[in-house]
Amino acid sequence: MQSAYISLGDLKANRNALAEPAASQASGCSTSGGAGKSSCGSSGGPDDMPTEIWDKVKNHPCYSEEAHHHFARMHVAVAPACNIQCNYCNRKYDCSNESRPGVVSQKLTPDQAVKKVLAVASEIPQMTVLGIAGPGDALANPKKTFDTMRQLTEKAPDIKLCLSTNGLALPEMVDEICKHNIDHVTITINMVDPEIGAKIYPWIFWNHQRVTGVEAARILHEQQMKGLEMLTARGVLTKINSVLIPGINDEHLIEVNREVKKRGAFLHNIMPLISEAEHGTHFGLTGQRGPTAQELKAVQDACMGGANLMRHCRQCRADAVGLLGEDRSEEFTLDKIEEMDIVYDIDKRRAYQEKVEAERQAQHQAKVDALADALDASLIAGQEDLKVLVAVATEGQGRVNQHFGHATEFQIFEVSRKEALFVGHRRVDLYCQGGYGEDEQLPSIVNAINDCHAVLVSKIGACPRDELKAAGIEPVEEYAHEFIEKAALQWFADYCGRVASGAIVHQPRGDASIRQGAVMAA
Ligand code: CLF
Ligand code: SF4
Repeated sequence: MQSAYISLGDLKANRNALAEPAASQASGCSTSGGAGKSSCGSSGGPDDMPTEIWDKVKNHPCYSEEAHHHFARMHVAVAPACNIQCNYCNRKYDCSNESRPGVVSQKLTPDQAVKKVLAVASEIPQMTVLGIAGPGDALANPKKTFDTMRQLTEKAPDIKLCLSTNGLALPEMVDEICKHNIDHVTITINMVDPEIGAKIYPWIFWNHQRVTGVEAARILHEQQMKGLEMLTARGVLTKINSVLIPGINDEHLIEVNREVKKRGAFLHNIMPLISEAEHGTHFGLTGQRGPTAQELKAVQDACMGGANLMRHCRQCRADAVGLLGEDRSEEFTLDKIEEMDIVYDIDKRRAYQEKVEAERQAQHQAKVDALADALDASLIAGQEDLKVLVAVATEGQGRVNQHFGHATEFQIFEVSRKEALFVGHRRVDLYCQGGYGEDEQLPSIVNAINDCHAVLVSKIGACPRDELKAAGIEPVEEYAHEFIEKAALQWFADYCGRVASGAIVHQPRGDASIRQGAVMAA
């Protein structure tokens, strides 16, 4: 079978074939010089891809890093059954590869799910995507999944439809997926070598019987590859989720990245294993650890130049509602929906989305302007190759607009003279509770962003400020309410200036830990 790779880089290269050679092929996920245009994975913009692809991703918070600052998704938990067993999953919990562990509060029928979607859409005009991501496997519950999708196509035609699957039943469902206008499909692919697969999947349910060991992994692998190729051939945008399991598939994920790229995957999302003994999973009970922040980043970085990477995944619940990283599902329980006045106002939704587009353009221009300063400053400081991480407290809109004490996660940007690149996020326990700072939370917050040189916030109290400084992390309030990339680049220029003047000496930072489990509500 001929490979049909359609990465953002290739799409751009094809469109611009007469204008310029595909420079981004060699450098992979890089910024094209001082212009500040990234042709990289989910951080691509309208200049990096054909209009029809941009239209599909521009308001999908998972497929576009930029979009995730502005647009929300919701999941409806209509798919409880699963046809395989993963060693990182316990059926009592959400699907661990797509959801943060924690029981789904309410499983829904398709009719309930549709009602919930319309209720959320009427309250949250920025909710643009409906996904079915468990708590089992969307395609192991085809009737419920497609019944929900069919109703939504009729009743909420402006909402993008998305689903997530382990891929076992995918090839047989591709026609149905296309029939329901499901434009975005995620396949969880953790291996392309069945020997490795046997360490992740104890069994699959196939042709009415349980198959185990390497044979199970071989069947799963073949179905996943076939399904991916079929979706690519039909023009469905595919994202591959891989769970990074240290010592089992960490280095192997580079090969997975290569193989899915060959078969046309649009994005590759490498996520840390969530493995806590109290979740009751095989890996949790046998002490299999998840990766550290730098281990995760190292594998992601090693995949650059391959299939484009998504790095802003929040491993959300199967009933999540809201921006990635926030959960408003409690506002939309079935009893609360019953009392709501549901008005599906498509014009209001369009108006909001137009406003966001204007904001996105302003954000992009601010980044381009700030890049020039960062470039000059790094050259003057003799720090052309310097790259540092900064943590950012934000509650959306792409701005530094959150108080340190209110953050339940920090977004992490890698800043250099070339770019401010989103590379991940770190969950933390809320510092400010009931109006007071909880000082015992500080060490864990410092651990979570310990590899960062600075943390950009809208405000910070004296106590955490001093502790961060003592840990070598610079608290920065100067860029409150600025666009994030502009703020990060301006801070970087200032940092280089201080290095150049001898006011400070640049020191490398250490590793950081990935916080497991649920965040506390703000
Ligand atoms: Fe949901 Fe997944 Fe669609 Fe997004 S989530 S089905 S693609 S709408 Fe997104 Fe959540 Fe990560 Fe999934 S952040 S777990 S990648
Ligand atoms: Fe659990 Fe999802 Fe794996 Fe099924 S595919 S066992 S629901 S993690």
